[in-house]
Amino acid sequence: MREDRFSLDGKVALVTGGAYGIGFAMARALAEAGAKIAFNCRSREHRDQALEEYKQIGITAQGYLCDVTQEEEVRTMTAEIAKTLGTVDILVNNAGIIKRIPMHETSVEEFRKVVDIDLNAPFIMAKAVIPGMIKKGHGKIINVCSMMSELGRETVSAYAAAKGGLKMLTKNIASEYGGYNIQCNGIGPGYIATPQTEPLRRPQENGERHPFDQFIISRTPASRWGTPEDLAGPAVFLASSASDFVNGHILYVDGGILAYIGKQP
Ligand code: NAP
Ligand code: GCO
Ligand code: CA
Repeated sequence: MREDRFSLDGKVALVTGGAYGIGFAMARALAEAGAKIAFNCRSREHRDQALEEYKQIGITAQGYLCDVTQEEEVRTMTAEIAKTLGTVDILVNNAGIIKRIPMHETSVEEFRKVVDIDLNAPFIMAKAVIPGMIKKGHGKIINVCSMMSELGRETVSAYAAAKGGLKMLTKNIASEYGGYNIQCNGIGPGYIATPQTEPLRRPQENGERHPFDQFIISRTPASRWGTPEDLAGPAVFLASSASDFVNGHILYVDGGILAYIGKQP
């Protein structure tokens, strides 16, 4: 009987921004598949609350305070993880922010901040873990992309530029390190109900659904927002040996948005 292709037994997974939202759901799924979990975020409160929540679902996670844009902090964190859990086998570059501002009203600092966290930091994180993966003879890097890796929309220029760049960084890491048995793929969530998209789903004063909420429902064949749980299976697939010949691919988990022109009038 062939070993379970989707098992992560004995693997060390690091999920950036894994305190809540999509990161937490993916980390939970990787743990349920057998991985040992480390996650990081910037806020002590988020970290401590997340540790409690992981514990409540029976997961002994390691939580680190680390800003993924700071290379020194990243190096310290990955060295600590290597000492306590082992060399990172699976990196999920999930930490990310968005700012929704018309581009001509966006300051250079605001644009740079989004690109720093959403694009420069995945580079910093991948650079920190790849040497260990090369030594071990295997590795999985999963970059959390977006609909905005493929499509634009008003007010999210920095985010779209960063997530478009992250798609190509994913393909480049796949190209440069595939020979070391390191697979680098992207996960592209559609519109997912998390704190990041809460402003787009907040009901209006008159109790009616937010216009953007209605828009997304009309653009999604599944006629619903995604949940963080919808990312669980795809994350395990890309983190496991089931995807050892999948490399440089962006797996869109969007309920069909990218395939669909939108509900007919
Ligand atoms: P979220 O609810 O805003 O959570 C973001 C997480 O990242 C938090 O744990 C946050 O914690 C952490 N974080 C932010 N900046 C960080 C930094 N510089 N260093 C370390 N940690 C940092 O976001 P989400 O909706 O779960 O999204 C997660 C990822 O999926 C992001 O990359 C996002 O762009 C992407 N995505 C989201 C959707 C969606 O519809 N929700 C769709 C497609 C893609 P701290 O603030 O404590 O640091
Ligand atoms: C937005 C949303 C999107 C989602 C996601 C879609 O303001 O358009 O926040 O950017 O977060 O990236 O895949
Ligand atoms: Ca929480």
